[in-house]
Amino acid sequence: MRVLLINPKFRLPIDTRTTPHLGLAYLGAVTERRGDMCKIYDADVEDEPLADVLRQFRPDVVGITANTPQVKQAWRTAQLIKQVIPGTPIIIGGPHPSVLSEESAMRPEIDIVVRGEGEAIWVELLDVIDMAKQADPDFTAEDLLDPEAHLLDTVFGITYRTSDGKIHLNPDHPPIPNLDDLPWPAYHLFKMERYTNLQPATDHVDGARSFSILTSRGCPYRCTFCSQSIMPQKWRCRSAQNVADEWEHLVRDYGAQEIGVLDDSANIRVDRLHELADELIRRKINHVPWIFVNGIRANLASKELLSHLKEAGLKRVAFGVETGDPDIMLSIDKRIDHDTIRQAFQNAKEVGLETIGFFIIGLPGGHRGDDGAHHPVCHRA
Ligand code: B12
Ligand code: SF4
Repeated sequence: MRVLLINPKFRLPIDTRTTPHLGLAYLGAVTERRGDMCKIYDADVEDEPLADVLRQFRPDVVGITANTPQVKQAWRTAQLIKQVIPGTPIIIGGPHPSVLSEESAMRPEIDIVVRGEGEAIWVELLDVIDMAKQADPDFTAEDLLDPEAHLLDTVFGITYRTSDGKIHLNPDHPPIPNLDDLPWPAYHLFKMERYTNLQPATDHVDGARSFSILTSRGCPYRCTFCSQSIMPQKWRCRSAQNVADEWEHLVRDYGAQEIGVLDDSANIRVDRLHELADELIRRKINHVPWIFVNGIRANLASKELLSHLKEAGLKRVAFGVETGDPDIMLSIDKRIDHDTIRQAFQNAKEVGLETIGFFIIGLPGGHRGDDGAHHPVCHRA
């Protein structure tokens, strides 16, 4: 089949994302592995109007990603697709529709909503549509949503509205058990020369020499403010070997000059990070600086670990401080205290790493103008 994946235009005064969308890169990779022809349209960097691409490529299925600031644009994009190539199934996924799946499923321009981790569900949907198209070349999105057809009954992790108006919220899809089974992100589907980097999270590197990597997914903690609570609780990681293979590919084949590790909680298994550090050093790719873009758990950031990671090329580490107020810290269920956080920063400084602290302004229990941000721990971070 011909499959089109779309990142809708991001309309905010501050546009921070200047790297290819990692979620779409993974979906593109599993689409190609299924044997489909895949195209990615990233509206942030494209010159060609989408309508022209649709007329020329004539996709059999379209997938659109959306976070909250993008979701209205995603719906508008879906409306355009319905006008230009009516009958083509349109599937939406990403952080926003994962949380509010019925909101998108109610909309006439959206056929199916995928909730949470997408690769396995996406492939199952492509299989269903492919089989239906083989049986009937005139098959359309309306046939997919025919309540009598029951085509989507067995696909977990989706929300959709059949043509009788009934919303179906199928059970959650189980998490992908072994992340090493996933193909590497399909960067060849992006116009790589049009991207810059992950600024401000990483440093400025000209052109497309800055890459992201995801070494684990999920988080076993459940801090009350964090979007992790909508994703599978089970923390899963790729093996150090598998991560190092992709890392080497980014450095040697793409000329990566900096790498941003995007994990939500990279250091849940400390032995795996030691193994990864050994691999990066052994393969002589530790000259490329890399950064933990998101915070790692401060209670698992020993001096020994940070020193080993520094030797493997780590340049900067981030920790979630969130608040300077110990009572608020307890209330957000971060399961950490300020002494531990202070110690993690000290460990990082002592081994020569740059540090970032993440703070939340306006947590419940704080007072206007005083979120604990003046607490000594915040000054020391
Ligand atoms: C790294 C990151 C960034 C990086 C760049 C990301 C990149 N390379 O694309 C930077 C720092 C630039 C960034 C910017 C922003 N980010 Co950000 N970011 C993240 C982070 C930490 C990881 C994203 C990631 O790559 N995940 C890994 C990939 C594999 O997962 P994924 O993209 O979610 O895709 C999977 C599923 O969602 C699903 N899926 C996604 N799309 C689709 C589409 C279809 C058709 C299907 C079937 C499935 C599907 O399948 C994918 C594979 O499993 C997340 C937090 C998180 N844990 O997700 C926040 C997060 C996505 N960001 C968020 C926000 C708010 C932003 C900004 C709006 C911030 C701002 N105000 O500027 C901007 C938006 C930029 C933009 N143009 O979209 C929020 C979104 C919340 C929401 N309500 O939507 C998140 C969830 C963090 C949070 N909790 O607040 N971000
Ligand atoms: S430890 Fe980090 S990723 Fe995990 S729930 Fe808390 S804030 Fe979210």
